[in-house]
Formats: sequence, C-alpha cells, structure tokens
Amino acid sequence: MAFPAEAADRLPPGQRVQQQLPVLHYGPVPKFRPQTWDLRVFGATKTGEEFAINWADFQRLPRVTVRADFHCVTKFSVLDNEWHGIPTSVILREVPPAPNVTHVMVWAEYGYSANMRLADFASPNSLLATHHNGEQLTPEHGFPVRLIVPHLYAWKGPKWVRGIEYLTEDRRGFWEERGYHNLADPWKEQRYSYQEEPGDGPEL
Ligand SMILES: Nc1nc2c(c(=O)[nH]1)N[C@H]1C(S)=C(S)[C@@H](COP(=O)(O)O)O[C@H]1N2
Ligand SMILES: [Mo]
Repeated sequence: MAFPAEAADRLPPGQRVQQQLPVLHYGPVPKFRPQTWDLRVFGATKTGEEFAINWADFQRLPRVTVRADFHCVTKFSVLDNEWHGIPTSVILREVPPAPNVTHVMVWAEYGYSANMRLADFASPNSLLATHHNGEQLTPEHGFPVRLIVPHLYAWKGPKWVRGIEYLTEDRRGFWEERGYHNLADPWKEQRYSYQEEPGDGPEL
C-alpha cells in the first residue's frame, strides 16, 4: 500500500494521494501590490453598499488554523494540509449579506472566479488562507490570499482572491462555464457539467 490504511476511506472516489501540492492554475501569477490591494465585498450586501478591505485592515482580522485534505478534479489529493487565515465567517460578519443571498461568487486576479452556495462558502472549515503548513503562501500558490473550501474540489478555491460577490441567484464561475460541475462535491464525484442533474446549476 502506498498510503496508510486510514487514508483509504479519506479518499473520495477516483482520487489518488500525492505528497505535495503541484502548482496548477490557468494564466500568469499576479504581482502583489500592497498599496493597491483590496478585498472587495459587493453584490447583494445587507446595506446595499460595496465594501473594500485594504491590506492593513485585512491583516488585523481574526484568524484560525484548519487541517484539511485537498482534492483536485484532475484526480490527485493532498492529505493533511494545515491552512491558516481568516475564516469566511469573519467576512460574513464584517459585511453581512442581504437575507435573500443564496450564492457567492469568489473573484481572483485576472477574472478567475468560482461560484458556490452560500452554505459552502460559510462552512466552518472554509477560510481565506494566507499560510500553508506554517509558511506564508508562495506567489504561485496564491499569495497573499486564497480561498480554501475543503469539502469541494479545489477549483472552487481561487488563489489570489480579490472579491466576494453576494448573489441572489446562482451564476456560473470560470470553470463552471467551461465544462466543470456546478456543485463540485468530490464525494459525489461531481466533476463535469454533463453529470449535472436538474437543479444542480443554472442552464448552460
Ligand atoms: N486564480 C486561480 N485560482 C485557482 C486556479 C486557477 O486557475 N486560478 N486553479 C484551481 C485549481 S483547479 C487547483 S487544483 C488549485 C491548485 O492549487 P495549487 O497550485 O496551490 O496546487 O488552485 C485552484 N485555484
Ligand atoms: Mo484542480
């Protein structure tokens, strides 16, 4: 056995264990500019206003550490990652969504985006990670901040996050428009949009 027996039931169907995170993304690695960096929270906010959290304020937000497995739709999983950063619950508390918000679109540099249900974004294990296994994220792994939603395939977690958009109806993100499943639950092997059932996502 290449991995401990306990890993067997930790591995979603069709996945195999890999020791390290590869560098995997579409497009170039953005340059971080602390003076102009902000995290925009917009769309259907409770007050109707748009917010922008600058780098200094972002760094003062409360933090957590989350231990989680990482599952990529291309079939590798990396077990036991230690992520450190700002829980998504803090963002939801700082900038509350309107009561009719059902989904969130998370935006990254260069227009990458991923949509998810509000409940997935709000999950207690979801966080805006700044550190991985005790070290600050490297530029290619998402520095300064990436979203981690451990219970979904990893494409739902944009690296280089810059925006959180509150949605009152679902809308497809970057990969969800390009053939990947709208919901992305690895335990259900929701890999491709052709597997979607009625109600799983907006029409293509
Ligand atoms: N901005 C951005 N974030 C992204 C991606 C991307 O293409 N652009 N790819 C996703 C996918 S498919 C995976 S598997 C992980 C890879 O993270 P890693 O490069 O740290 O291993 O980043 C996710 N976040
Ligand atoms: Mo991925």
